[in-house]
Amino acid sequence: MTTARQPVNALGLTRADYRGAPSTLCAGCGHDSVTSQIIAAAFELALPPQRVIRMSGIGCSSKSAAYFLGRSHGFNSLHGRMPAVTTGAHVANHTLLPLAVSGDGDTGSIGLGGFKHLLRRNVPMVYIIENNGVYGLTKGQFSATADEGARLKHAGVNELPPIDLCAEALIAGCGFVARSFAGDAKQVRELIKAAFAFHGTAVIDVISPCVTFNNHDDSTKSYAYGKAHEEPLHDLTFIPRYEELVEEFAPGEVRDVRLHGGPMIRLRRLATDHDPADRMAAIALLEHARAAGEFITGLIYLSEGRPTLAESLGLGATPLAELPADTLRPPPEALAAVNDEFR
Ligand SMILES: Cc1ncc(C[n+]2csc(CCOP(=O)(O)OP(=O)(O)O)c2C)c(N)n1
Ligand code: SF4
Ligand SMILES: [Mg+2]
Repeated sequence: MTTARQPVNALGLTRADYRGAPSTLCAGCGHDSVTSQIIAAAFELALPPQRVIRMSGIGCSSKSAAYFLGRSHGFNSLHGRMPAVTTGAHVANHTLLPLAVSGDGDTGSIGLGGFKHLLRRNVPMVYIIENNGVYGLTKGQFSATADEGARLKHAGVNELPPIDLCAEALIAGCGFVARSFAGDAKQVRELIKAAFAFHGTAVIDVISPCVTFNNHDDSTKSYAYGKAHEEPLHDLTFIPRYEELVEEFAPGEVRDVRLHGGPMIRLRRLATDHDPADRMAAIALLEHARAAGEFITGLIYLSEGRPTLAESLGLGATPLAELPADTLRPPPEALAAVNDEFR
């Protein structure tokens, strides 16, 4: 019996080469849909698996780092500590590509401080938040992104206002801020691809329903709500550097944004006229959506001006992790010379 040949990418790898262990999450969990799109994006971009480090904290979302890119390095850290551990990993070896998955609890509750400082430092990485409004792993308590007045059978009524993680990213100086919905596979995939091409921290807040604890029809983090209310800002396509540019859309409706190193994001305007280069417009968009109870998705803000952490620290081309001991540890004479300067 002959088996059909699987398509291969520019590295000669198949899609299966980008998979990880089988998922142990509940059937239908939004996090598994995000995993599928991470695998698809990595395959389509022909990412070298050995250059990727999978980073995560604790939660069902953070567990999902085990379910993709099984040939890559990985570090499942403590709850809320993924940003700190990733910052350290980047300083040790800035030639690796961190790909992080976190939850709304992991990022928005216990990890909020670390999240803000990672963004301040502009650690170049793809940072995906799988946002379901609850702590899924610990049986469905409200998280910091749950809506005020939300009701859950076991958790009761949430009396606190939600934290908007895209707004938090924007005011912390993040240059790539996007929101998506696990049920919108194409948008999630294209955003992940664009995030990999971004030169800095790229945050994608993906509304990812918890089918076990927060998927009732009144929940704004449910499949039913997402499908009925999603308002994409644009139809978004990522075009890698090596792919031919084909003009598909009428002029005036399309905006191409070039990223560091040559790839492009093509934005086809839908109902709104949002300009992702305008930071104040991005803040106003989120504020308006919050007040109106709208669920907008797409690329909210994009700006590539800021130096990354490795650039601000002036790290050389060779990663610290690969420098020989005598370079890392200056001789006693060097310390004596520094001390002499203060005499
Ligand atoms: C320091 C610490 N506090 C609390 C916990 C318990 N805990 C484990 S996962 C979790 C919340 C996870 O929620 P989220 O990040 O939203 O992930 P989800 O399971 O919803 O995907 C909590 C509170 C922990 N593991 N460590
Ligand atoms: S409890 Fe919720 S978040 Fe966790 S695996 Fe099940 S559906 Fe997903
Ligand atoms: Mg959660």
